[in-house]
Amino acid sequence: KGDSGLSEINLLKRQVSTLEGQLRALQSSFSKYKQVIMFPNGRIVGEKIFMTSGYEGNFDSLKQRCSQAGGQLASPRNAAENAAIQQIVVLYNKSVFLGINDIQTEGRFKYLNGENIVYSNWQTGEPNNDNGVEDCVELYSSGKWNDKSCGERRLIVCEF
Ligand code: 289
Ligand code: CA
Repeated sequence: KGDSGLSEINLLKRQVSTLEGQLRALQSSFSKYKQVIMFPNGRIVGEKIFMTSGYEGNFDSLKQRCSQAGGQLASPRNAAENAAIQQIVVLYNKSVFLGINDIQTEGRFKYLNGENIVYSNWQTGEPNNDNGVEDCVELYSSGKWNDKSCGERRLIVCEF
């Protein structure tokens, strides 16, 4: 009885160590697949993934495409996220629209879920609501922000 208890423990130990090996193999192949999938249009910051498909359109169209794909328009909440989006802008040499606007109340910029923004990186002199028609936010290759008319066409970057 005592012996059979011991051999059962040894069997379980072997099974755990096999599973540990399989987990390590899965982790290493997962991290390789992530690298492949992120090349060259994606960036990972913490838990967030930023990705462009290269599509260009106005704000509503970009917003719809990101949401159809199960994500939302890139909405940087800190400098590291802003820098990741900037890298994509530099790669494509095209500005993007962020998931931020002041459509509801002039001068009060919010994320798409209605929350007031917690981070901003305005270019000096912005936002200026030029001609009274600039409710969306574009990110330049400098990483700085400008408020811009939502009807303009910009590169898509979604976050997932
Ligand atoms: O239509 C005006 C925009 O193209 C931009 O022109 C200048 O760069 C600045 O006045 C910006 O604020 C403005 O959004
Ligand atoms: Ca502006």
